[in-house]
Amino acid sequence: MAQKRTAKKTAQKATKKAAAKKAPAKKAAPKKAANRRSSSSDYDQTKIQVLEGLDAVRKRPGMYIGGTGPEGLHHLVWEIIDNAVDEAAAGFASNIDVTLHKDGSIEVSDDGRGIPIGRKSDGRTALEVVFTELHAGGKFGSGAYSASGGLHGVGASVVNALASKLVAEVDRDGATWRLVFLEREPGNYLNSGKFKPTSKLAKVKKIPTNRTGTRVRFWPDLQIFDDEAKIEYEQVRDHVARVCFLVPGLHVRLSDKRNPNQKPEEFVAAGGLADYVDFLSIGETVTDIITIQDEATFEERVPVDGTMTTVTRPCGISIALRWVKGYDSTIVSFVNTIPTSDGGTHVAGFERALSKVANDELLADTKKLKKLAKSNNDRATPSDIQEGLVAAVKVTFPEPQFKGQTKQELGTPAVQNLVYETVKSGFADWTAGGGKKTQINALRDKMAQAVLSRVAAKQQLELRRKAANLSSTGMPDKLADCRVHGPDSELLIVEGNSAAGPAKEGRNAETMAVLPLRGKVVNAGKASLKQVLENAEAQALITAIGAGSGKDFDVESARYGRIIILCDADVDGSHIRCLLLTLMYHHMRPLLEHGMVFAAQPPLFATKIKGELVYAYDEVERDALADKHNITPDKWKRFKGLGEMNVDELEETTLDPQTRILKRMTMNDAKAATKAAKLFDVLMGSDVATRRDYIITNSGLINQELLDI
Ligand code: 1YM
Repeated sequence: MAQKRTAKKTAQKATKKAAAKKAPAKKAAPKKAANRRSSSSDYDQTKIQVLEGLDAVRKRPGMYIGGTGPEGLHHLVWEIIDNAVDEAAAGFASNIDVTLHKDGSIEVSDDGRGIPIGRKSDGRTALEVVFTELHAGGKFGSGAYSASGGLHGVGASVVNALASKLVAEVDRDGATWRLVFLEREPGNYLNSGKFKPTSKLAKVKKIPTNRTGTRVRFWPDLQIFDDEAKIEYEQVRDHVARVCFLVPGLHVRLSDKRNPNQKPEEFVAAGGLADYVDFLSIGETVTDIITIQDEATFEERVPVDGTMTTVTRPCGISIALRWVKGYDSTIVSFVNTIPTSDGGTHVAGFERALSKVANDELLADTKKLKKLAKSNNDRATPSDIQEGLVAAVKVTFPEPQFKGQTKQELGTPAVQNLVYETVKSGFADWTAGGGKKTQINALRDKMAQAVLSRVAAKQQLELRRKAANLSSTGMPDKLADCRVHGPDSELLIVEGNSAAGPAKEGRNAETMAVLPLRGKVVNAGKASLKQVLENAEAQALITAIGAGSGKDFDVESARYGRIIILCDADVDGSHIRCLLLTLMYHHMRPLLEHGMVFAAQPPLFATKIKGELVYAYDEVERDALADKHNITPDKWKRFKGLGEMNVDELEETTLDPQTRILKRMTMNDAKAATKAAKLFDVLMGSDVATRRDYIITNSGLINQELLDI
């Protein structure tokens, strides 16, 4: 409540100056029903409900206008302009004036029928209801207006809700009628300058009976909008220009009184959507502008007085399109006069029809695509077809349904097929000879070229990916990545495919990634950099870690906080571990320096003691347990490798942070591993002569511990 009072006070301060010319604004008079025809408590109740409705808008402006920044402020202007445009689209108005006043107010007028001023049984006029009741438009929207316009004045009450003052004037029935809304409350200024709350319109002056129209001036509530929010002339200009394209023949005059250097501008577009497409076309053109128009009907189930009823809707379809030489595609779309920047069913129907005709008519049997046809690769995708397309799609029908967060996407389902059929036959006519032969051929060539380029680019990309064994994400194919990266995530490098399956299954996929090793890891201690980078396993590891290699290695950008080597507890496992450590020592050393590398210690034996699974990590541990608990040798299970463990066993012994045993690998471990890798090479390599020499000269030196890194 307190908040409301402050809002009122400041807003009055802000508007005082503005109102001074006509009638100085004074403190709002207490709300009285004295001047109304009815003063029943029912009436007061209605009034309270009405103002509460507007308060809902003030509490959550974002829900109605998207926010309280510049975008929201402009939204108010669009609401009023669009009401005038709706009247023009319905064929009743042909001139609209928009004035940005020095005092921050915005004035819009049109020469339409004028908002109805007749009084309802409760004493209120349609004019009052339009500005005070949310969604009031629909109630009046029967007849001509509903067939043409968008939201039929629905937004007018939102504007009033967020304005400190709004003055609405209607020229109708030989007079100018005025109703002022001060802090949302309807009334009029007395000659004394005092504001008097009332539903009665003030008769301002007599005018010729044939003069009609509506004038709305409002002062955005400075309590609601951000300080930096300001109406931008250019934005209003763009909006007005676009509106003109939508309503051919409409004249809009725009004046910015805030800027003495800005002369009033006038906008008129005779050709409607075709003019708009021309305006949007940049660069050399491939085709002339193709226009497609149709009137159709569709059926829709809607609730009428609480019961679902089938209604038949008339629907106008108006489309203009052309292709230019560039690659960008611009499709603007509208429902009535409302821009649908997120497209919707009308745009979907349009795109589907273009694809159908382009593939089935224009590109069918194109020589250029013959080769691709063999591999079934010759169909043009929507993006091939839309390369260089400039199009405006507009549908006109009553009560459109919008969807999406910002309600800028048409949802009415039946519209898709209507547009599809219309565009299909319109565009097919053009390709079949309705268009100029040279242009049809040029368009066919352009689309075929787009298909060829796309297929070639894709093939090249696939080749490159194959060479690097990378998936479409740029990560190695075989990497089962985790969802969250960073210091708490880990990369498990798993020896062999048999262990990779259970490891993937048993891991916490949120933070644990699994990289199975399939081929041989290069010995980075003796290989050239080129050989290392060409080695598939080294490449996969470097790519998965994502921090580069060598001098350029940046530990900060490592995708995981821990690198865990998971190898069998045998000589082969030991060898692989040595090679991995050698690779890291030579090419990703900061991982070791930062203590980010670990070796998992998988157990060698398992048994059950009093029904509980117990593991032994080497023979010594096994024998000690056997002695202590009297376990006979046949009761022990020996794991030959990680691949022999089931998911639960692997989870408990090597994956679960609570139960597994990890050994942090130090720089010394890595240095020793490098030496051991060399030793392995000699002992296991194919060069028999070297191995023999080595064994003869070093037989006493071979250190089992060194091999067991
Ligand atoms: C500067 C803003 O709002 N013009 C405007 C609005 C209306 C009409 C004419 C109108 C509509 C209808 C009949 C009808 C509106 N009327 C209503 C409602 N300009 C501006 N011009 N006669 C006049 O819808 O049948 C809402 S908007 F609901 F009162 F009919």
